[in-house]
This record gives sequence, C-alpha cells and structure tokens, in this order.
Amino acid sequence: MAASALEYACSDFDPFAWDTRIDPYPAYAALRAKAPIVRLEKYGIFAVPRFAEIKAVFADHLNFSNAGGAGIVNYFKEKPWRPPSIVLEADPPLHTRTRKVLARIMSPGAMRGLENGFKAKAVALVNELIEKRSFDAVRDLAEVFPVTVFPDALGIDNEGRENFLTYGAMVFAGMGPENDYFRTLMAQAPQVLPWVAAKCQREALAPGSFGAQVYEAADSGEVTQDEAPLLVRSFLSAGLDTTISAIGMALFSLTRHPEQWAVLAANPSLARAAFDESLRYDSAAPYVFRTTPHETEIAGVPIGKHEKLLLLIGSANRDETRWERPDQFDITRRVSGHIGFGTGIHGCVGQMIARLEGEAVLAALAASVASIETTGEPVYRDSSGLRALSSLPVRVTTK
Ligand code: OVM
Repeated sequence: MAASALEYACSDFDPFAWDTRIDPYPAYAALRAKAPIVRLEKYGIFAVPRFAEIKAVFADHLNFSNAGGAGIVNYFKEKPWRPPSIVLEADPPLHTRTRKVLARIMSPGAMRGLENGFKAKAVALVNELIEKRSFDAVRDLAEVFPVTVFPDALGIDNEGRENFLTYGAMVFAGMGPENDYFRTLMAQAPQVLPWVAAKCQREALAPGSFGAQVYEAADSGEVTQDEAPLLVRSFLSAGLDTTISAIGMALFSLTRHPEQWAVLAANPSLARAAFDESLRYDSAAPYVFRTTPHETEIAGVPIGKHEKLLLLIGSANRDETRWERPDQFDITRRVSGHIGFGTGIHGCVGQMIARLEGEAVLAALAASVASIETTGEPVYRDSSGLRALSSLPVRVTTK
C-alpha cells in the first residue's frame, strides 16, 4: 500500500523559483534536516535532498526509472516535448546498448587525442583576454571556449552553430515546469529543431568525428540506423550548454574565493581538482529526476507507482553527513565522490571531456593570472534546469 500524501513530510520549497536559483543552499539544508523524502505539493513531486538516498536511487535503476523522463514531465503519463533521449531517458537494456557506444566514443584514449588541441586553444583564447585585463568571464570565456572545441569534435560544420546553444537551453529548460523562459525558447523551435535534425544526419558529420563514429556503430549493428541520429542528438543536447555552465560556475566560485585563486595560481596543476570542487560546491546541473515504474520505497518510506522524484544533486554535494566543511569552497579537498556528474549507470558519459575543457580553461588562466576580481554584478541565467551565469565581468592582474 502506498502511503497517503498526508503522511509525508511536506514543504512549500520551490526548486524552480528565481530566488531559489540565486541561493538554493539554505533551503537545501532545511530539506535535508527535515526528511529523506519531502513532498513538494505545489508540483506533485518528491524531493530527495540527502547524499545517501540520492546515491541509493542512482544505484537502483529497477526501482527508479529514467524512461519516465529526466525532467519534471512524467513520460508514463504525459507526452514529452521531443522524442525521448535513447540514453538519458531510457532504461536497460536499451540504455546499456546506446551508452556503450557513447562511452567508447568518449573513452580515455579518445580524450588523450583531444587533450593537446584543447589546451592550445584554451591558452590562445585566455591569453587574448588577459591582454585586455577586463573581460566577461562568461560571455568572453565560458561561452566561447566550449564552442571553439566541442562542435568540431562532434563533427558539424560552422553553419548555424548558435542553434546548438539554443537547443541545449531548450533541453535543460524543459527539465523544469513549463514557464515563460521555456516558451520563449520554444518560439525558436521552427528554426532550431530542423537544424538539429539536419546536423544529426550522417552526411552532416565530418569523417572520424564523434558523430561519424555513431554511424559506424550503426553500420556494425550495435545500434540501429534509426537510433543513430537520436544518439548524435544526445551530443547536441548535452555537449555544450553543460560545460559552458560548469566553466562559468567554476570561474564564479574562484572569483568569490580569492584565497582559492591564489592556491590555484601558485599550483596550476590543481586546475582539474578546482573544476571538480566547483562542481561539488555549486553544481551547474543541480538536479535530475527519476520516476517510479511501480510502488517502491526510499529509506523505508513507501512511494507509489509513477511518482516523480527530484534528486537534489546540489544538496547532496553539500550534505554535512558526507562532507567536512561542506559550505567551504576548497580546491585542495578530497573531492572525488561528488555527484555533480551524477553516478551509476546514467552518470555523465561525457564527464571526461567536460573535465578536459574545464581543466584547459582553468590551467590556462592559472598559468598567467595572479588575481581575478569581479568588476560588476554576476547575472544568473534564467534556466530552471541549469545553474549558470550569463555574465560575470572581471578584471585580472598578471603574474
Ligand atoms: C540526451 C541528454 C543526455 C544528457 C543530458 C541531457 C540534460 C540530455 O541524451 O538528450 O541534458
């Protein structure tokens, strides 16, 4: 028997409200203190705020499905706004097959092949900006670097690349409740969606690229010919807006903690650790949903069939029972085990390329920049699915 709604701990916390986006952490702490799962009546969903239960859910795809949608929309009951992803929004055995292809395309060996090029491009871009002394760390750097490396790796040509960003924004805004921001983005659907569909075709993808490798997997029978364009679409969904947001948030965390910048500048080999700590401290992908395919339970609390669970990644990464000094940004801490990339069978398959990008940018800056300070107010992006900035004006001093 599922418990009635009245038996649950409840909260009027709004995970998607503007205020929440600016500083969700006090509300997260209150949810963690309250209960392992908390009913958010306003949305008819359950929030899961603690590290231990989120980890347990991530480890249990039989009880907590992705086929019900990774956002708030319940695919078991409602129609998705686009055909579901065949990796993010799929369960085994389909997911097992598709993920394997993506994991091979973004393998450690593939990363080694990209590393030098990424680093050289980051140094060139960063050095141009450093010469100017003042620049926008988001608009001129976080939003520029991934665009200069990732679409090339994917294998698409230069035509209409701005659609790539708009599409990523749609995918992430579509994770939250339908709002004006999502509708404004969707007004661009008539131009963006055909562009995406065209770039997912075999002919659009450069030889040897990630995209071309998806079609090789289709030719060898690992995935079907119909699945290939949908798998390329996952690169277009998850490949750009995510790293842009994460790099922007890393630069934000570092400007807010000048003593941590000094640690990084003194030791640029900490760049990768600094990127990971920023993913823990202020996660750019602050949540993901699971859906129950049948009645189940979390921490002994019964949950009915076809319920949506909001896994608060950003909260788990600040859980005082998992982390020492959770609210302290410390690039020298032992940060492995953070779930900024999720974990388990759906853990971010692109996390190595994301780290490569983040590390390249932070290392290039750390090599030359003694200090970095903001010269204006940071501007948050109006996306309910990503925690990100649209502007961060900074001034740097060189070593
Ligand atoms: C997709 C996809 C995968 C990961 C993330 C994402 C959150 C989308 O396969 O479409 O956006």
